[in-house]
Amino acid sequence: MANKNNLLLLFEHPNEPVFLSKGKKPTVFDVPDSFLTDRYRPISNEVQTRAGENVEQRIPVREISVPDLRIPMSLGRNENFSLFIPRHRRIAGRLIDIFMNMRSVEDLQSVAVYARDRVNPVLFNYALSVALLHRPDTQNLDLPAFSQMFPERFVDSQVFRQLREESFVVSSGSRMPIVIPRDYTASDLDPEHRLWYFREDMGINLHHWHWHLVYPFEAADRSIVAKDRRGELFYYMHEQIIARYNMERFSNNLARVQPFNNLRDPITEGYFPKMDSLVASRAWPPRFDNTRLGDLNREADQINLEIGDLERWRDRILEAIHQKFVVNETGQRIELDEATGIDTLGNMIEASILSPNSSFYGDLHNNGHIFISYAHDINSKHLESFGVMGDSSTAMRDPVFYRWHAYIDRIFQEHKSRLSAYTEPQLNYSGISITGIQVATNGGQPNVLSTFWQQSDLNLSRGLDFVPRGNVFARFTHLQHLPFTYTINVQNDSGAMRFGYVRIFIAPKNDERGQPMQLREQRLMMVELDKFAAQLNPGPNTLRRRSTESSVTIPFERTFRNLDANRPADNTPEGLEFNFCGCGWPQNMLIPKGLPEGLPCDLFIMVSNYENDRIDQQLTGRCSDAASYCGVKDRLYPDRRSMGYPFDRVPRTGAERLANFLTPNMSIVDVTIRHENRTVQRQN
Ligand code: CUO
Repeated sequence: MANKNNLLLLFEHPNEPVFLSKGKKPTVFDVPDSFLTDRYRPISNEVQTRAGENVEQRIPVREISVPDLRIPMSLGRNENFSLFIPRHRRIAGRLIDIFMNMRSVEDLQSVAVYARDRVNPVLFNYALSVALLHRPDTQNLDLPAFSQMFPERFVDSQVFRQLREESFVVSSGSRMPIVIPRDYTASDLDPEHRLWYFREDMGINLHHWHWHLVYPFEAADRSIVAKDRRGELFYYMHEQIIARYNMERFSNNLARVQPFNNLRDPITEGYFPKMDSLVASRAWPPRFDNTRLGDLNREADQINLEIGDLERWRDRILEAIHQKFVVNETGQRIELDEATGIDTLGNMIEASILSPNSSFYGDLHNNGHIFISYAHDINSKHLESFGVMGDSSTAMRDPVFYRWHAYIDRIFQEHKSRLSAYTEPQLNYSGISITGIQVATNGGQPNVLSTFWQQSDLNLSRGLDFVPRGNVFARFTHLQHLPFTYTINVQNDSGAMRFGYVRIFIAPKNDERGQPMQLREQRLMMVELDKFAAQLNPGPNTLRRRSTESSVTIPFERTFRNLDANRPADNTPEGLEFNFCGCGWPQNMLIPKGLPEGLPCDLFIMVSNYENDRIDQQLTGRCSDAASYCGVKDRLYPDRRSMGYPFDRVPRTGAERLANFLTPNMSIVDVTIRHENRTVQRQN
């Protein structure tokens, strides 16, 4: 019987031959000779004996007849793999299929060992990850953090030479962490560079990669894609990214991001990633300032598309929104109603295979990524691969990501702005009122939140190829805040015990000119901080909630989880606790940076009627603690309301300002976010 945990070892050292040692406790796979690649088969004895020296564990690999891998192998080992490219998607779909269809963990192990040295390493990682997340017999495995396997997608390429030197020269016990420069991708001449800590945050990029891993837009097995409200979640999670980004811009005296709404305009913002792709053994291509998109004709990638195609799809989508229905492939109308319209649009705009009519409405958002990521070499004249916008693990580093998604969000808002506003009776929860709100950090001033810089160490050893084994750490700088607690006073005059769904948002009070914002603008900057159910006894209630409990975040340790350390045994209560997906906004980025003098914000809390909002389902051990942005694995989205409620629609007449929007079950408080320019070391 094969141990499913051993499958995780196959993610390590992605560019090394599979028979080299892996794991904290040195382990080798005993690879059947017939599985070795041509280079090593004739010298199997020599290389496998050498690899087996000082090894503590050997894993037998059964020789089976391996399914046809010609399609997965048609992507070169040195090519850059991107899910945005349809050809790559089809290739990945085939490999996922192969992994999904293996009858046992043992057979899966055999085919994965066989495939590992033959298919593209990033493709291998993706396909095996999807299979492990969806196979019933491997579902509760925890995938290692992607940053540990492919660190070159997250840090400055200059760091790698130093990491190699440290690994090679210094013995494992006495190695020093290598410091990743704090901001290295541009100078202060570029105002956009002020946001480096957000765009290049490792946790944020990991979250985005993981989100798209859990919600792929295509798979041979439709059930992998057809998750509850996944189109709506595509809209909402990215809408929240834009809201958060704009709040960070206000924290750096920059105006809101300009949607990239004219595809013929030059892209003002250039981006030079300063990263190497170790798989492709090439630098990630940069984009110069003021680059324009161009019609794409890249034969090798089977991409032949015009900007005009994007424009046509966009116009058809907007027409559907204005007519309030889409037309499916058989010519039937599907209404874009209040309940499901946004989900249909999400699948159509992204586009996923759930799109009602992909030949007519096209593939707008994904192709935006493709056009932008190839803008530097539209016809493959220079034999260059795609830029960072072409991959979900790197796209958020580039300023243009936010311009493109701000535009995509504008299209969604075109639909949302056509729905009737929530009325006062709809918003109210009769008998329930909020009588007080306070947020406080430990020992700090009430209603003042505090951010600063922190340095943390990350073990990158398992992603480094061809270096001596043992831990080697990179030290990186990221934003952090003091943990805080909400204290909410709720009066229940209904005469009976009630349940409330507590919804907490934050938004800047003023616009970029320092003027108080209208709610129709401010609602687009409302950042969800938390959502939780609470029991309300008759009379006064005091609810306390810690910032670390947030329904949008996962703890720092989980974002960067190291599966060797602190891992509880399977099937223990702690083990169940540890069963989560890596999807979730990183806790260290829960609140924006703020300003040294303080960024004035409105903190908003609503208690809605949980009886109307609740979804009855079992959640234990289902990685549900970042449900607001990630949903719950294999379950329904745990809130019956539209995502972003009550700010997903334009406010009713008379509620021009947030203060006028409030019903008794809502309240606001002034909160200031102060940034201190100091750096602390994280205690391990
Ligand atoms: Cu997440 Cu465009 O969807 O990157």
